[in-house]
Amino acid sequence: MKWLLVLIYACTSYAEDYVFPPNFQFGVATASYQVEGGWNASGKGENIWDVLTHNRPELIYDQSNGDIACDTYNKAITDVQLLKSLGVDFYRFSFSWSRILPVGTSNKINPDGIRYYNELIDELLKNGIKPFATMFHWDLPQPLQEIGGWPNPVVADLFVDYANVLFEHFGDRVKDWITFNEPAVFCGGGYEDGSKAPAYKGNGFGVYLCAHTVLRAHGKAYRLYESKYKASQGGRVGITLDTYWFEPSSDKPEDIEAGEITIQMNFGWFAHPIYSKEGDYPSVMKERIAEKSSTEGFPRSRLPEFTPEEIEEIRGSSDFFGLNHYTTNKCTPLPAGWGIPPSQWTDIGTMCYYETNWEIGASSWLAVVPWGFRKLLVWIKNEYNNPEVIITENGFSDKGELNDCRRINYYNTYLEELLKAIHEDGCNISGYTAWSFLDNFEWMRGFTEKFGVIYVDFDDPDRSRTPKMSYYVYKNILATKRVDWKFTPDSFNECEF
Ligand code: PNW
Repeated sequence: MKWLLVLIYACTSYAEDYVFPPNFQFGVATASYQVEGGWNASGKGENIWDVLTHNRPELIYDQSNGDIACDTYNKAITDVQLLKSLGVDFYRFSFSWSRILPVGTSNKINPDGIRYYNELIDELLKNGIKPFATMFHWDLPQPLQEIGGWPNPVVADLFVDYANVLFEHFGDRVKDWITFNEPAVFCGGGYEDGSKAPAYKGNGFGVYLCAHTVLRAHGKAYRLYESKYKASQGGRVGITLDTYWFEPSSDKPEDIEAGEITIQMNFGWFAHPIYSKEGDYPSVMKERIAEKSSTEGFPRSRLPEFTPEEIEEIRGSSDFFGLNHYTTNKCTPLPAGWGIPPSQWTDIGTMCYYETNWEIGASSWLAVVPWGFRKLLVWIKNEYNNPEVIITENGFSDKGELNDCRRINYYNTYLEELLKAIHEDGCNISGYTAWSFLDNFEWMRGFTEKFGVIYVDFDDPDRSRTPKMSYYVYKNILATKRVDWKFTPDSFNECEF
């Protein structure tokens, strides 16, 4: 009888009843250029975001820049207390390459850069918080852009030199490494659509060269750690990839194919070379770009080829799958005559959009579609043999309100889908990171779209911090290991969901 009751209970339980597994790890994230400030402090060199925001302020929605941002360059120690009280297991931050190596190359190390990150890391560890470090979150040293940036293959070797400096100076204490954050976004934005520094508009060429260098750099950095540091330091190295879930716009075969092509050419582009059994780019991607290139009159495919050695070096070069996810689109084939070839968009050949009845955040691309998160997690499980996934970013933008009920709704619903993926679909997910710890410089959108669980007053020279309602709700989730829709922190008004 008792077991029958247990069975009935199990079958009727809701996602709200699921708890996070005992070893599940929680954190919050930031990135160097978005929060640090101290853009020219004590020996730091210039990076491509310093140069873009200073030389072309008209490209930034509010003409702002990250010169001071949240001033975490001066506030790292006090911010750790906010992390501690939140109860996170880890803090995901990124190293500023040009703060460590002012001109990008490892022949000149900036002692103040080493000091800054040593202090941050030591303070985190002293407070029981694991540093989870990203090596590259988009702020390429300007001198490396002047030799062509990521499309130049040599930059892979310079990245590995930089990674070596990081392992050498910080690897005794940092055990969790992410090489790159969202290569699809910074390659596409930097070298194809112009939406991220260095803001070049391309034509289906530089974007693939960028990605090729990044994948080679990632593979080499992973192998360097494996051969030189892993035995003594005992840490792990992975990469963070981002994707929307791409839902077919109908159950017609061409729409189903459009969804699949879109995810393969935006995400499989990086995931397949690293996480698939065979390695290399997805075959649909190689075939499509080769075919388009040929009809466009190119003597060879615009997608570069890996050597067999490179395929081997990159295949399996990750100890976990870092995933950034925010939203979902529906996809259908690109209507004939749309888009100007050659371009990445016409290579993919699909058109993706969000439904007009989906809730949208302050960022025009950010539709709230929690079920897409679960579908994506299941797709990754099936496509790459159920790898260990760590959600390295997920979050919602608004205008900065303290009673941020829409952000709380986003976290609660997305975390419920994540719980279903763990408990009902058997996905191997070991951690979750909220983007972001602080309101910060949101790239081309400046300070107009806020993702933080902590409000930052950018008019205050002291950049004062105020925890929002979502900070306390997230804290409660971390403490109780479950989503509780009824939880209302003291001194906040109840949300209407
Ligand atoms: C991520 N999109 O980027 C980045 O890793 C963060 O630095 C950033 O602040 C955060 O998400 C919020 O935008 C994205 O257009 C940039 O879909 C653009 C998109 C998605 C993620």
